[in-house]
Amino acid sequence: MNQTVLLEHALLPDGWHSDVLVGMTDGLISSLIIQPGPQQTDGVQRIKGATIPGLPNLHSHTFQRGMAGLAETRGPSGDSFWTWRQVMYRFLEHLDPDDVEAIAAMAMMEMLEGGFTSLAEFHYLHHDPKGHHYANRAELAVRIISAAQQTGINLTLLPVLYAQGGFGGQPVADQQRRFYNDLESYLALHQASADALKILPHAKIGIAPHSLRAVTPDMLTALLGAGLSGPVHIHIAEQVKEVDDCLAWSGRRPVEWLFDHHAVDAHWCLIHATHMTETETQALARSQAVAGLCPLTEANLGDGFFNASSYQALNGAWGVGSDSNVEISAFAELRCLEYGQRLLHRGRNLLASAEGRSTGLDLYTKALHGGAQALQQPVGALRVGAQADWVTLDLTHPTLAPLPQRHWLDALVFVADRSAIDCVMAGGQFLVRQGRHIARETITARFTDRLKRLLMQVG
Ligand code: NGQ
Ligand code: ZN
Repeated sequence: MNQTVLLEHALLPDGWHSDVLVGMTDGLISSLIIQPGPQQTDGVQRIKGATIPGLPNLHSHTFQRGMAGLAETRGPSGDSFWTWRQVMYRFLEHLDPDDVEAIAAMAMMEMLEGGFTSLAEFHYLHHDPKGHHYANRAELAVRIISAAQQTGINLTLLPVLYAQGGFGGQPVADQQRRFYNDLESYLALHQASADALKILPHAKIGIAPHSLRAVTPDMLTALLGAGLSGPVHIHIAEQVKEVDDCLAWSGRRPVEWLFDHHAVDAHWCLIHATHMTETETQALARSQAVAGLCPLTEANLGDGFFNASSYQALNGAWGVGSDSNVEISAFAELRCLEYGQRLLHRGRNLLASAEGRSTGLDLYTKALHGGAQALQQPVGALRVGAQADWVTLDLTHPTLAPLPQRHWLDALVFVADRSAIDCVMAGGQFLVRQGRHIARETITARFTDRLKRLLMQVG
């Protein structure tokens, strides 16, 4: 399908331009003309406002959107990431396929309303509550795919291999049996997921060993050698206890261990990478792998600070993910990342690349590049050949209206957040208008209904 629109203002790879004529074919940008002649714009739809590329969300577990707000009550002692994980395990015990789909649709809809137009879903909930395969072993992947189809978000699906309960071959706990596969069953699941994904024209598949805690060295080697293409995502060094356990098991820190044993390159995305030494930080930056930062979740879970200032100075690649989906906003992730560095280093504008640069624009640009690389999709830029994925800001919004162009991204990231979003397009379709997803009513009604029923079971 062909369509053409005229963007009033557009953020192209070389900066802002006014009057940009965009031609689209089958969801991809097929032509881009700056300041077209009057005969080229006759009868063409005009999009008022400031259009920026949609941000790729490089890490999410959509089902966790269903427990947002349910893990904020103080427990008996020492609340931590690990006690949160227990709450999360209890929550997922009762999830059925309809729940998974309804919650995923809600999260994906909110992603689109919050500035994310594409998503890498790190999908590890595979089996029924007893740990048995569903009749279709990719049943829950099918539900994620169906939610992507309902909402229109561009999907990179990452089926996850989860094969041990902790470092050194610990057996999976009962609460982890919905995640468990050996390599053979994982490969079958991956194949079934790839087949199911064919209904989405531009989707991509990758692989995701859950973490060094959850796969054995042999399995990791076998998985990486199995001939599966696409990006490789892994959780790493998120918690101090995880680093300590890895040291106790192997004598190496998680990032050290990974670099010692595998050729980490631009295909990789290391999720969190919170706790790194300076040497590890240098190795990660040099490798061109993407650091998959999830600042809101990392703050919510008490993970610690990613060493963003040093990493940025080394020109390391990074992007952002909404991970636990406790709050869903592309701009809030960036704001939280910068604020973490400000609090840590007692400075300001720490992630702007040079004097005179806008922090909001630099954060946004970095996250666009890193996100596109991590998803391995032609996203994250308004250029010919890329997906038509964009967010249009309302320039009549009181925060943006008085400001000159060079402050727009700062006003978005630090002040207005999603309230400045007018419309969002993904894959050439207008999915959000006046800040609301076109299927908002159906999706929220289904979500509310499923969640109420579920919470009666969870108690
Ligand atoms: C996850 N989430 O897979 O959902 C994890 C918790 C784990 C984060 N790491 C479970 N933020 O890591 O074992
Ligand atoms: Zn995660």
